[in-house]
Amino acid sequence: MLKRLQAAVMGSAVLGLLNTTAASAYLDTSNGWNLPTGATDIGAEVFSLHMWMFWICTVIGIGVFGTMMYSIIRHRKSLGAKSASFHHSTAVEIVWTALPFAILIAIAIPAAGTLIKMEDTRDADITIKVTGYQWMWEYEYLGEDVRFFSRLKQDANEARQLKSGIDVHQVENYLVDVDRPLMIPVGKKVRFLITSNDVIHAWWVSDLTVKKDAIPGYINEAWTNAKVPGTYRGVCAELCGRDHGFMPIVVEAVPQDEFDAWLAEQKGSSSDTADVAGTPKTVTVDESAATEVAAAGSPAVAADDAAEGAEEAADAEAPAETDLDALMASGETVYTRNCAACHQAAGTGLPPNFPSLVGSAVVTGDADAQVMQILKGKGMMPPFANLSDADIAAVVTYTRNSWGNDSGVVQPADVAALR
Ligand code: HEC
Ligand SMILES: [Cu+2]
Repeated sequence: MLKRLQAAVMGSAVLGLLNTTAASAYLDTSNGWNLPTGATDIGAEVFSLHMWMFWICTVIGIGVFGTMMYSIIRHRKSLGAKSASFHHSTAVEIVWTALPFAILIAIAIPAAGTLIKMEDTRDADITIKVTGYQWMWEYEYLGEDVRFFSRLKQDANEARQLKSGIDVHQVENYLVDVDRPLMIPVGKKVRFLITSNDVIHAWWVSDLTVKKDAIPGYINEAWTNAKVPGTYRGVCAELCGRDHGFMPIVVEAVPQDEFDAWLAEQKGSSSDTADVAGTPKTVTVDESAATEVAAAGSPAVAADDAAEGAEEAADAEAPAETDLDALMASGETVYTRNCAACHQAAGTGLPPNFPSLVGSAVVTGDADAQVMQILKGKGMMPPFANLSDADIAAVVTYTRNSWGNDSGVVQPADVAALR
């Protein structure tokens, strides 16, 4: 009987769910039944707290239900039990007050110790600002001039569209992979400043023991120290709108030298399409808020930022014109990533909901009006103000000069002027 029950459980979907595969959002550091410990010391501490409370609960459970069962069976009516009629027992009252109090203390002391460690973001090796957007993440390495968006990988994004005709089981790491993962050095204390640009999101990477709300106008702090190199996956943990399930998180923890090489490579290439020259960089309110926080913590960072600010000002004074070919090339990338889901690769849209851009009055009409529509959105089309000036100029130019359209070039400076 027991064997058959076991076999039934084994065969059921339960094990299928617990068996973490490559496509899972979580690292398999558990035995398949228990909480995973993740890849950090804090994760291991959280795990032992969890076990400590589990055993306390088990002992209480056995004690309470054991006494109850024993009493019910031993003193049942059919054995002629007569109820005792005492009331008030000082001894019992002292025990049932003191015992739970002692148990709570035994739980609170170790738990508070771990919580304090989790909140202590001092002496971090690097600081990364994480900004939530509907529906993607932006990562900025403070003081390094490196920032980029991280979005759901394009193949999964195409497959998830209604009636895409694509078998999602064929898509590798479906819905848990991104185009550009966040890179961190392994064995280093990484501080995160977490905020949002629109609604409340939450940055949750279970294996790195980080879960923090991303709230517009606030900056929350968290930190991690990944002990093992590897790929860590996470998700947004705050219902943030229609595409909440489509903004995964991927963190790559690599050795310090590999990280340094990667960071050096990224320097100065802060937009989606680094190949577009002469981008006047826009400094958003969010960014300066984070800079202030960083500056308060470290004078070195403040000096760096000031130097950067000067460089940016110099750049902005002489915005270079970008030629049609460069705009078209990067425009195609931006279009595929941001627009093709609704307007389709060939610009034909999905009428009646998503208009065709081929010969569209907006695309062949006033360029400023089109830029404004991309910046602000319209009806069911979301705003794209989070894209850089260069990316918007490129994608607008791309739509104006593809699929038979021939309506002239828009420069990054034109977009900057309209923001
Ligand atoms: C979520 C789907 C969606 C995405 C993604 C999207 N659009 Fe749209 N787009 C729409 C809808 C819906 C309209 C019609 C808006 C209206 O007129 O109410 C529209 C209208 C337009 C128009 C005007 C077309 C016309 O003739 O009215 C242009 C131009 C346009 N989109 C460009 C873009 C570009 C460029 C991108 C990428 C940066 C983009 N769209 C991304 C849904 C989308
Ligand atoms: Cu979200």
